[in-house]
Amino acid sequence: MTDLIVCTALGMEARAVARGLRPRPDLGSDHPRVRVVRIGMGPDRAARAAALLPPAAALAVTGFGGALHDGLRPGDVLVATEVRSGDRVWPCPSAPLLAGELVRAGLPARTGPLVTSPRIVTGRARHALAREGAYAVDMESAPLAAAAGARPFAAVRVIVDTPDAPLLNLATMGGAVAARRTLARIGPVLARWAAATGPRRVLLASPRSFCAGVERAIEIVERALDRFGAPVYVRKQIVHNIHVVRDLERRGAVFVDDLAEVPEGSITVFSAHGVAPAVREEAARRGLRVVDATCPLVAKVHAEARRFAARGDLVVLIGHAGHEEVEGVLGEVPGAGVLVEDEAGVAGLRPGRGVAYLTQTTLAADEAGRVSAAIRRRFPDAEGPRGDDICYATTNRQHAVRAVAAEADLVLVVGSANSSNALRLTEVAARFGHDGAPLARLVDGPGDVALDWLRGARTVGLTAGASTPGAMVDAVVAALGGLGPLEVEELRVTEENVEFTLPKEVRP
Ligand code: 0CM
Ligand code: SF4
Repeated sequence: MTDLIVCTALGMEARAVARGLRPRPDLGSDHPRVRVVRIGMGPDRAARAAALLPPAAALAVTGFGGALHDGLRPGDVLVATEVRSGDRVWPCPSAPLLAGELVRAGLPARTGPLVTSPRIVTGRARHALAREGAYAVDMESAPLAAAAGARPFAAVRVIVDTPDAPLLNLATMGGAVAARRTLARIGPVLARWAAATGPRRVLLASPRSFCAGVERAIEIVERALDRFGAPVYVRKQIVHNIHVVRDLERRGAVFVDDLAEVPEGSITVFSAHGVAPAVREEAARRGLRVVDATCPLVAKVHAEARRFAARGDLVVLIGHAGHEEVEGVLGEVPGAGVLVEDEAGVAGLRPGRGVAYLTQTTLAADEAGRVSAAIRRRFPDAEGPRGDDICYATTNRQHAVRAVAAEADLVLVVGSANSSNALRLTEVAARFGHDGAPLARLVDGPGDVALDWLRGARTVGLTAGASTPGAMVDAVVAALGGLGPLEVEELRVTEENVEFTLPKEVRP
């Protein structure tokens, strides 16, 4: 059976796509069998051709299309999130995966609804379609989406005209050469998409996503916005996740790197990662009205650092240079603290006094354990934290991802690249995979998932950092569901029921 049939309306579109579909040596015997079929123009011809298509595992339609959305310009590529015709809608859940891959291939791709019209639409009719929320219009996708049934389906259009400058004659189309070149580059991406299709199992690690400290920090900003009104200034990212930050920005939060950017007297939230006393002093000097979203478990490490320094010890902090939590904790003990990132760093310590050690809250437990053991070997009297500084959420998410990695071909960790705990989940997953390391990747959302990772990955482990919204995990699952039948299972290693109280400034 053919793996993928790519349908186009016009011969020139079919030739352009076929030109880009020369065999890829790197895919070897995995190279999908792709056929390009010209189906003719308009929904009736497309429907007749669809009924005659040979069997294929996946179906795609591509070619030129007309923009409806203001943000689409000629040369852009629209990947349909759904295809509409009349009152029928065919969802295309794998659109974010395909669009992300097109962007990585250098094409200006975006996602949005596509409407199939029975005729060429211009003037008021076209503006009316735009008002219904569709991003682009074509004349063939709907019958093919219907013919695809439960099989993976994709519709990808290269924009050739806009409502204000509609194209009346394809033969005289400006930018035709560029549009055909774009189609040639879409071909191999569709082949990669087809190679990634097939049934698979998703193993959801549990616990994953938001911890109590992150929930509290986000709630503090939301409540500050409600109580004091926008703008509410936040020093640094409230938590290390781009979706959380963008969402709060939309609601009136203003994120700054430096307190100097905050107008005097303004409401200012300190992020979950904590601040050095010097930052608090600066805020007080400038008359800022501070609401502190430092996680109580980070605040505990600050308190331990102060206690150890007060009795004259050198405070060794195990952590990663440049991280805000590390800057905050070391800022508590000026002249009495030192950062150690690994075992080699322990060998370089010259304390000349008693030694105590602490850790960043979001380290990999196995790695941090090796560094603290090295400290104790070198300084047998060294005192560590009362409990464990690595917080419950970090620990639980690492246990869960280890369990998932043991069964997975690929582990996707959803989180932002500056999130320490999400990065550690990726490393832990890679270390604890079955038969050596499974492929473990950090992604901010479905658009970051490279299709080549999914080829042959029948069991995909999925988790998310403590600062990642659960909705981003749902988005990845939904996108994977567009590649074929999906069995979703949750592997829960423990329950979490931690809750923290809010600071008095925003308490109900
Ligand atoms: O410390 P990390 O970089 O993991 O922060 P995050 O914002 O991603 O996660 C929550 C926290 C804290 C402190
Ligand atoms: Fe607090 Fe841990 Fe969450 Fe960081 S990851 S905010 S330390 S609970």
